[in-house]
Amino acid sequence: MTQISEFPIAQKWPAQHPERLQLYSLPTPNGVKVSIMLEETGLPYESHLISFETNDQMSPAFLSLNPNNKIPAILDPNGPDGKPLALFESGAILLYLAEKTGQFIPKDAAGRYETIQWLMFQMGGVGPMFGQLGFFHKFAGKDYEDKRPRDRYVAESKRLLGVLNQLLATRTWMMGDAYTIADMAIFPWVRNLVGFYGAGELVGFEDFPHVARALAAFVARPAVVRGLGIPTRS
Ligand SMILES: N[C@@H](CCC(=O)N[C@@H](CS)C(=O)NCC(=O)O)C(=O)O
Repeated sequence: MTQISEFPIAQKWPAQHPERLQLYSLPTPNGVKVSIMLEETGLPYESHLISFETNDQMSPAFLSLNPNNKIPAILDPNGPDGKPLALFESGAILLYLAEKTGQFIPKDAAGRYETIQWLMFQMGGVGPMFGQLGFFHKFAGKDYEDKRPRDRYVAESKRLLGVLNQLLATRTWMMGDAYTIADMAIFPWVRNLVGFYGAGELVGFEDFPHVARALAAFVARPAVVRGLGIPTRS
């Protein structure tokens, strides 16, 4: 397919600006990673709300872009070789946007790999573990009598926060002075843990002052403030 309009997703969520990158998302911790990155880079884009209330993520049009039925996903009309590129998995999208714009990833090879390392740490650790803690603390799992599953994710979340805290004791951001896609991946999840999930006390968040300091700096960034509300929930 060479035109955005040929993609089934664009038939269900038509592009007003087909020359711009199309974002299909919802402001969840995984979704806002990408809207924050787009706001930080200044890349022109158009966002489309994928509503879980109406199970949009299970629609054939959305599944044609992401068979894994999860937001975020993008469709870039100006992908590699000038062809449209469809992409899902927030970590892959962040990396793609960083390389496309040359922003928020170090140019030197070692710095680039270290940034990818922390991005993977988020994708494989922080996101899944904090997410499970949310299930057992705030959602359906909170009514389970057996607290061992919850306690397992509390312990794992504390351990991960400890790793972050140790690093951030000597660094402004995950990669030092440079603010990168690793920060954009990690801090929406930390914010969610202590905010929406209300698990700050449970994980003893006051024991991680360096994480709290970096989180405060993150949420104060104008692009982050904007990105946290995109796409607008109707
Ligand atoms: N590893 C994926 C996870 C994405 C993910 O879990 N998205 C959630 C919202 S935060 C979702 O779309 N859930 C809908 C569903 O499972 O039906 C990524 O980072 O993009």
